[in-house]
Amino acid sequence: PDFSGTWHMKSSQNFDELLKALGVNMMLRMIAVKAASKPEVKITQNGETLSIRTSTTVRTTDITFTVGQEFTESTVDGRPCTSFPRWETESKISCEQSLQKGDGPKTSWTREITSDGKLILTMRADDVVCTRVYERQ
Ligand code: RET
Ligand code: NA
Repeated sequence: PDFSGTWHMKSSQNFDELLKALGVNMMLRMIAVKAASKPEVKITQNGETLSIRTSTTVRTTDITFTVGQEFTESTVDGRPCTSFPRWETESKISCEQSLQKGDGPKTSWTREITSDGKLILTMRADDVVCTRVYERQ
C-alpha cells in the first residue's frame, strides 16, 4: 500500500490513558495531550522503506525504517527503544518495541492503510490501546 502523503488526524482515542500507562505525570500529560491533538504526519515511502515525520508544537519525531529490519526509535514517552516492524497484513505494519534501558510496559504500534484510504495508527502500552485515525490532506 501507499502510506505516503501529508496526513491530518480525524479522531483519537485513549492517548491520555496510554501516557498514564507509561507513567507520565498529569502535568506533562496535559501538555502532551493538547499538543498531540493537532499533529501533522508526513510520510514518504520507497518500496518497503518509510520515513515518518510526526510534528506537534512541543515534540517532533522523525523515523525511517524498512519493514523487516530492526531500527532505533523512541517510545511515545520518549525512551529509546529497538523496534522491529513487519507486515501483519498486506496493508498493515506491526512493530514491537523493546526498551534499550530499564523496564516499562510492553509497547508496540501498528500503522495500516484502510480500503477507503485512511491511515490508522495504534499505539499500545501493556493492555492500553490508543487508536488514531488520519485522512490525507
Ligand atoms: C511526553 C512526555 C514529556 C512531555 C511531553 C511529551 C509529549 C509527547 C507528544 C507526543 C505526540 C505523539 C503523537 C503521536 C502520533 O500520532 C514525551 C509524553 C510534552 C506531544 C502525535
Ligand atoms: Na498522531
